[in-house]
Amino acid sequence: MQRAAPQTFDRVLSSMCTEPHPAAREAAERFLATNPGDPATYAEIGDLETRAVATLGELAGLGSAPPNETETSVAARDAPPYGYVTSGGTEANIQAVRSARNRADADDPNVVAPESVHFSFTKAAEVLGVELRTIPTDDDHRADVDAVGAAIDSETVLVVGVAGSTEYGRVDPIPELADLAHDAGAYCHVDAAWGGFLLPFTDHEWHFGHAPIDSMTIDPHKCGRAVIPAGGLLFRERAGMDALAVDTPYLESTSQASLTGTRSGAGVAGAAAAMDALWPDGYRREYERADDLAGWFADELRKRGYDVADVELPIVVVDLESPTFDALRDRNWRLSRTGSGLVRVVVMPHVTRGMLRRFLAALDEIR
Ligand code: 0PR
Repeated sequence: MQRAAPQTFDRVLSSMCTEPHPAAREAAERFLATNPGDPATYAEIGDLETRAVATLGELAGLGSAPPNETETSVAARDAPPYGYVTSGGTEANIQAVRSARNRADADDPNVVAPESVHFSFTKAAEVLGVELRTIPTDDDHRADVDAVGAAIDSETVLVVGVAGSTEYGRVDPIPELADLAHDAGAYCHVDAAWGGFLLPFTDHEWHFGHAPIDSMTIDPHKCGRAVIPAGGLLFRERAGMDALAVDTPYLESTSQASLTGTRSGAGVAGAAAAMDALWPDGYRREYERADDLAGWFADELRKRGYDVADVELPIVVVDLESPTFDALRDRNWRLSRTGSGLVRVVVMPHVTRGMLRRFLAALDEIR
């Protein structure tokens, strides 16, 4: 059988995925046939998951794990962080909504979120029978705190903030959203699926240490350089995970909190290996590189007369005419557009200055 050509990243500009770290590739291969959904049988991968969750907790402001931490399985933990390695941000967001719905007392539950939330919340709302109220963002594409407040009522179970939005890379005012949620007796979830591995090196207030948030999505398979599939879900309290657990009568472990049953040991092992290799210094270096490169690229586009949004986290949003967009796609540049037709360049680890120079040369040629 002929083998398909492997994916190359040399013209991929709009993706939130990237080349995994070599240590993540290697670890993923070793654990391909293991199932973290059954940690009593696959104990080694269970330990790696505990380690991965502990590191995610450190990134997300839940404090560092004690050194003997790897000896306790995720299910048996009795210290934060509580959580697990999901199949991605979609599963983590669905589970955050499910946990809040199961914990809160509402007959007709709703979730309040800025319109910048990822479409996985639409899936969550449909699957869970919850109403999703999306609220227009402010002029800078951030959650409008007053408008969110006005949409919250006694049936609100969850208020969502985004820390690194999919389209503009914006960070919502998380402490204010958490206060609104708690004043109404609701939970607060932060979606840092993409931003979570960049934000520790910024001044933003986004994590468990900055605000009384209850849960977070933070994905190793995006800026964490793990292999796909590896998302992350974290809770401040054990009750968050407990609300997801179902009994597993014929397994040695007595309950399971994940949405999927059999899960990818490769994803879990890759996440643990990537974070071991890169947290914190490797991630800090990559954040500084990407931040610098995004600023340079935005300036180059502005010099050419294009309208470019302010860059906050390394996503550059530029207004290109449709024929230009089509001509770039024809030349194999992998680009995508926002809901309002703007082009997004996500400066992921595989995006280099050389690559962006070639892109600008192509743009100059097309004009
Ligand atoms: N939350 C945020 C803030 C996201 O940006 C995304 C994905 C998710 C949740 C969902 O994560 P999973 O895709 O892991 O379930 N954002 C990207 C997007 O929709 C996903 C993506 C990734 C799309 C790579 C294309 C691609 O090549 O743009």
